[in-house]
Amino acid sequence: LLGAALLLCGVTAFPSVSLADNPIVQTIYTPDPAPMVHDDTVYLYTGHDEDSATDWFTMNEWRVYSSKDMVNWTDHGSPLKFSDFSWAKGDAWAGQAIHRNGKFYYYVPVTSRSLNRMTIGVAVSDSPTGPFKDALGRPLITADCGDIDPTPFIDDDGQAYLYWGNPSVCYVKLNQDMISYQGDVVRVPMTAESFGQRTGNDDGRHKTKYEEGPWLYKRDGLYYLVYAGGPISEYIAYSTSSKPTGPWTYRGVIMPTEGSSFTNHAGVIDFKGSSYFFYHNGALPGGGGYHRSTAVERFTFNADGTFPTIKMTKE
Ligand code: FUB
Repeated sequence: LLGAALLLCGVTAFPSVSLADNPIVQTIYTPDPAPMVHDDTVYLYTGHDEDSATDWFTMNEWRVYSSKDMVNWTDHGSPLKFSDFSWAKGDAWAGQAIHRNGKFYYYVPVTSRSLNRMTIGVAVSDSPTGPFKDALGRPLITADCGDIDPTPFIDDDGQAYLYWGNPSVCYVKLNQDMISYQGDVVRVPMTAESFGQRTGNDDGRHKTKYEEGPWLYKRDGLYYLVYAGGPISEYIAYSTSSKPTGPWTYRGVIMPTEGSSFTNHAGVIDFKGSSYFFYHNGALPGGGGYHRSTAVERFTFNADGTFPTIKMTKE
């Protein structure tokens, strides 16, 4: 489908130039893709699965890659580690970065040492490839909403939002400074109309198909909330709204469950006239639930603005 890329090694001055297949990165395991378009370049932020095969999400740092053509990718190394947050004790889970006013803001979940649960921090850099530094010296979000998987979004009117959460979806309106927010944390009503009726074995915590990993995206005036659905093994589903704050209407599955990773995590961008769907799977040799890799598919929206079904490919 797409001449996605093989990334050979950590190179900044001499970009890797191999045409290749999914997964994009074939040197380490890179879950939780979060692409960002800036200055005719795609910056791809990922996690780093460092487990031995039987561990549980040993993740200590984030990684960043870039491409100007979605074929050749450059490895910029690690722009941020959980240990860069003095108050965090681990768990560099799924983050996402965004640009505003000449700076880059990277929202990431990490476990707070004092609260002993996941919280969301924000780090800032003058460069999309980092290094990023803790902007606050404390978490930005401690809402106990299942504070993982933040997705920042700036609307055309300049208002910024941060969505996140598992098992619920929560959001705040970010201030212009991007490191504080106004008002209360809003807990989105988890209704079947908004997120689909959950079927099959359930853990009792999730009321709808929504599991985790929200990605807020706008196209032709329509807001899309793309997310991992359950019960696990995860698939990618989405809901839409005429407003960035909902109410949301469930629209169906984009990417069905497939392969050896029990999680999936999506990111959607438009770049140089095409739309791209990033996700992760266990397709790299040795891959699986704790050895996940980022892959990407180029796709075209249906004429009515709905997503097509997108299958995982190896190219
Ligand atoms: O990578 C750790 C967790 O697994 C992420 O936060 C979730 O989205 C799932 O991908």
